[in-house]
Amino acid sequence: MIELANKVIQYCRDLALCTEEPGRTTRTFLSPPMREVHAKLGDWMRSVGMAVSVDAAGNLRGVKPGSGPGRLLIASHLDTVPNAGAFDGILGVVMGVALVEALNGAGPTIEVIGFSEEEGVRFGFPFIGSRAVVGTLDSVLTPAVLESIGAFGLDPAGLPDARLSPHTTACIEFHIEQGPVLEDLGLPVGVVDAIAGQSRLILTFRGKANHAGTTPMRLRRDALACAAEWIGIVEKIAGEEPGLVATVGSITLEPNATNVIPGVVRASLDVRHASDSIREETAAEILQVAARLSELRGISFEYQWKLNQPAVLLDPGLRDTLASAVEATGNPVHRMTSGAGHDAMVLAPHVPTVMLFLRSPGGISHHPEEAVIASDVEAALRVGLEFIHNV
Ligand code: HGY
Ligand code: MN
Ligand code: MN
Repeated sequence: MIELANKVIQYCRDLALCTEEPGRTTRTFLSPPMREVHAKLGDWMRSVGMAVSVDAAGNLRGVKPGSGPGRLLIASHLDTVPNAGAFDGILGVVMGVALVEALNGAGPTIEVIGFSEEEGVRFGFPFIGSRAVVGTLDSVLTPAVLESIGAFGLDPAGLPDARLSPHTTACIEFHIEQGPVLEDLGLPVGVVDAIAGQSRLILTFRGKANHAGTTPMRLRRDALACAAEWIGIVEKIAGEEPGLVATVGSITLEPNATNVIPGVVRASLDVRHASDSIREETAAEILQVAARLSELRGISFEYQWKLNQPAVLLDPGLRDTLASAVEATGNPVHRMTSGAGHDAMVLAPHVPTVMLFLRSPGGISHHPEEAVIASDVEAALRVGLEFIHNV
């Protein structure tokens, strides 16, 4: 099994070279390098007897017929954040194909899906691929998204055909933990019980651009100074709430010149917590702070919701089946909550869904140093086979 584990890792590293930006891994929704990923992964899928297609949302899909009426879905995402590592998302898709290879025709019908978009980089909102599969894409099917689908050579009229097969009885997502817990415990894998909810917004602060040399400090309406004061308070509020994280990860300003007082700032806000009420209350508090600071500085302020994703409990029965598979393969069972969002949270309300985490060396992710350990991938493959035989 270690040979297959090494093949999985090599595939992930090879596919990381499919990028929009030479020298670093960036692969966003329906970007040109996605075609290379479809071709390379599709070849492996076909070589193990899978029927391969790309649906109207750009999801790569492979189906391997098996025994019994049900269908097991093994899925994760193919897109990345800018300057990403080689394993976030795509590891779960490659592991699905590897498991089909290892089963060699045994087991249930298996569908492997590589979702076209999970990170939310291109259009600011995430889960386009998995939303298309569960039928909740309408809320974000903007003209720009439709245009990008057509530009990739796909037909939006085919989106209804992207829906999950009605025979699908269970779903598993293999994913790197992207955090330090499993490494701290010295464990190769973890069973995910729940996925924290997330609030994603874009805030816009509008002040007054003016000359940096002639405008006295007391007469300024500096949008960036306001946003900077707000960001410091965001960090303070989040630090005082156990288990809550809040991030301002993206900021743009206009006109963005060294000798002009910033007139407009657009800043992202990402708030997460296992409790929806705590997350929503904290997000509301952070927005009130932005409004108050803006008023004090004579700046206008507005915000746009991009995502209000509730926390999701994964399927209790499948969690137990997965925990038994972890135990049966000689690994300690550790159950945990995911702070990162995953396609599994989109799928879970529509099909019984479970996740297996693999240890993240250094606890690092969304970074080129993201890694996996071959023996952990081997352990996860063994757990996957045991799970498939018992699901
Ligand atoms: O942002 C997340 O939680 C995930 O990596 N998309
Ligand atoms: Mn990610
Ligand atoms: Mn991911």
